[in-house]
Order: sequence, then structure tokens, then C-alpha cells
Amino acid sequence: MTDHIIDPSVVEAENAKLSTDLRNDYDSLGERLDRRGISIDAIKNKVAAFNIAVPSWGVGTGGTRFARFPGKGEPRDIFDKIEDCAVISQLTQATNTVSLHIPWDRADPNRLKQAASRFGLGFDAINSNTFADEKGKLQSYKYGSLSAADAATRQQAIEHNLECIDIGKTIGSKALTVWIGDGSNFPGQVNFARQFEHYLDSMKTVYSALPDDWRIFTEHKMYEPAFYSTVVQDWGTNYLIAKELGDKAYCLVDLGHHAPNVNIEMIVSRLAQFGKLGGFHFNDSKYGDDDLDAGSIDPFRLFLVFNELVDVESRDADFRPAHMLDQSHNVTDPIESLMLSASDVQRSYAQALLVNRNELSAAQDANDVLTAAQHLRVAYRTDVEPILAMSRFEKGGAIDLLATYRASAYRAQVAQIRPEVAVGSSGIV
Ligand code: LRH
Ligand code: MN
Ligand code: MN
Repeated sequence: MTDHIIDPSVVEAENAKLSTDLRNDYDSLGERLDRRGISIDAIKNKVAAFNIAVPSWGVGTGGTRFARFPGKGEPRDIFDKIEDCAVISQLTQATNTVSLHIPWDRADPNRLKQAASRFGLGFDAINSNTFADEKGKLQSYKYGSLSAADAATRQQAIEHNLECIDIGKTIGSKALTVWIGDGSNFPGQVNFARQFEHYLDSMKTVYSALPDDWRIFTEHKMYEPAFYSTVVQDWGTNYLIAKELGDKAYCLVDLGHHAPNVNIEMIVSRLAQFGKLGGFHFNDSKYGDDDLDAGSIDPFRLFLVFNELVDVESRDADFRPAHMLDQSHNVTDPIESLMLSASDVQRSYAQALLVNRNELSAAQDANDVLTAAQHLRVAYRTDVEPILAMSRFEKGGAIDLLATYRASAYRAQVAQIRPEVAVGSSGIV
């Protein structure tokens, strides 16, 4: 039996206000899709099977480099975070996994597993952290971690990743995500080739400890915290890493880790075409690694990413990239942001499923540019909300995510037992 944090009667009462309208909206959209030769139920079933992992660090109030304003009822530890993730999962019915970050979430792995399974949650990729120093560790990562010039520092970073694999084995993760902040701040500070060689050597040791059924994801990021050069700075370097390491190594694409206007959907296509697309950190951005809510700035781009994913999926039934959110929330309730983001990612998936791939291909082959572009526009402009809402409703989730969450008064309730955490205690970059 799965425990529910939000009283199911609250969800039922909220849904009761909306279910007749939802049925009408769903049927009417179904009719219109029928005319396009699309079965709405088939789309809904795919949407219902879609899952996206919630990052444990996302349910806390992040803050910026300048300040952190604590929110009421913030999680005190990873066990509170798991409860917040359970709320998101219960209402969205789309996020039944959590992605942990070590050492932020360090706790007895058996307890972690128990805490999550109580709510029917599992664990997605586990994230290592060698971009910040950990209390009690001898070496500092000030000048790098897996790629550091100092061998003892590299060794400590390797051991941290091995520990993450061990924790992951107990809690049921099947992948390790490695993002490093290594790079340089001044021309001449490092030798690019030697630094990358160190990184590859370290990663080969980590790779050799991966269980057979695990994957390792490496995450590229153009800059920050290193501002002149970054070791894993783009998808090209990321691809080289995945190739060097072997079959269990894949690239992870965090949408915020590219220069503005970069054609991310094309990067997605390239990596998928050559079998090295492992997964995503979804978020949105206007300028850099802003970690804004997925779909909040450029929903069309999110759709175009899913257009590529569905294209691959339609040819390769085994294609299963990991979907994770990676956001930081400064001015919103993180639970609300994460619920809406999960639903926006799902929305892009549903819209991409509406693209008539055969007709699109035919238009492309005939160089009928506008017909091809129109296929994407028509799919993107379709309001698929009734599909998402019906999928949630049928699975016991909330038709209206925000209204139901607010009606539950969850935040006010936990605020009574979770004191406000002092400023500056965020573990978020
Ligand atoms: C780095 C990053 C990476 C980290 C997370 C906290 O910017 O995207 O995924 O693990 O943020
Ligand atoms: Mn990320
Ligand atoms: Mn990031």
C-alpha cells in the first residue's frame, strides 16, 4: 500500500468540481484529433507512461549567488525532501522517481530506500558532487577535482564517485551522473590537454566500478564556475568522453548549459543518432544556467527537443533517455514549480506525439518547406491540456495541480513542524 501525503479526499473534492468539464474538453479534443487521424486515447496512454525524476535539491529554496530567502516549511533534510517529492508525485502522477545528490543527501541508504518506497517512489540517477568541498575531507576542489593537477585530489574525487555508486546500488539507482565544475579562470592557468587527460583517466577508474546494468551520464556545461575554460564544456567534448569510456557511458543534456540561441534540439538529434544520448536535466533559461522552470521561457524549444526524441522513439522502441528536472526556485514554492515543470515537459511530449511523421518526412523529401514547418506548428499549437489532465485524473492525481495543492494547505501544515532555515544554508549552486 502506498501512503498518500495529501488526503485523497482533498484531491477528489477538487477533481469533482472539474471532472464534467474535463470530460467534455477531452471528448471535443478527441473529435478534432480524430479528424487528423490521431487517437486521443493512444496519446493519453503514452503520456500516462511518461515519468520524469524530481531532483532532491529542487524542493529546497535555492537562492542565488547573492542571497537566499528561506521559504516557509522548507524541507530540513532528505527525508522531508522525499515527502515533498511524494506530494509532487501524488498530484502529477508523472514523477515517481527522485534524483539524489551526494553529499547533500547523505543518509543511511536503507532508510532512504524505505522512506521513498513508503510513497511508491524509486530513485533515478544519483549525482556526485566534487564541485564543492565536503567537511572532513582532506583535499580541496578549489583547483579542480577529477581533472586536478594534484593526484591526491583526483583520487579523493574518484573515491567520492565510487561511494555514490555504492549508495546507488543500495537504493536502486541505475545510473551515476557526473558534473564537474573543473576548468580555469585565466588563460595559461592550465594545459587543456593535460587537464582533460587527467579527467579521462579518473573517469575510466570510476567507469570500471559501474555495475553491468548501470550507465554513467556526463553532463556538459559551457561555463560556470570556471569562467575562462571548462573541462566538459560542450556536447562535442561530452561525446568524446562517452566514446572514450565505453558502452555504458552516455551524454546528459542540461538545457540551461548552452549559450543562448544554441540549437539544442540538433545536439539532441546528433547524440541520439550516434547512440550516446543518455538523459536530460530539464529547466529553462533566458541568459545562462538560470535554472528556471521548464517551459517557462521558451516552450517551443522544449517542444522541438521532444520532436527529436519522439522521432527517435518512433524508429527505436528501446530508446529510453532518462528524464530529470534540474531547477532552482527563488521566488516560488518549489513544489508548485516542480509540478508545473513536470507537466510542461509532459505537454511537450504530448505535442510532439501529434506530429504526423510520415507526412512530415514526405514534405521534407519534396522540399516543401512550409508544409514541413506547418506540421510542427500545428502540433505545437494544439492545446493538449485535456490529455494531461485526463491522464492525471485517471491515475488518481489532480486535474488542476495548483488549485489542489493549495487546497491541501500542505505548505502551511509542514511549516508548523519545519522551522525556517537560516540564510546561507543552501546547498545549491
Ligand atoms: C550544474 C548542475 C549539475 C549539478 C546541479 C546542482 O550547474 O546543473 O547538474 O549537479 O546543477
Ligand atoms: Mn544539471
Ligand atoms: Mn546547471
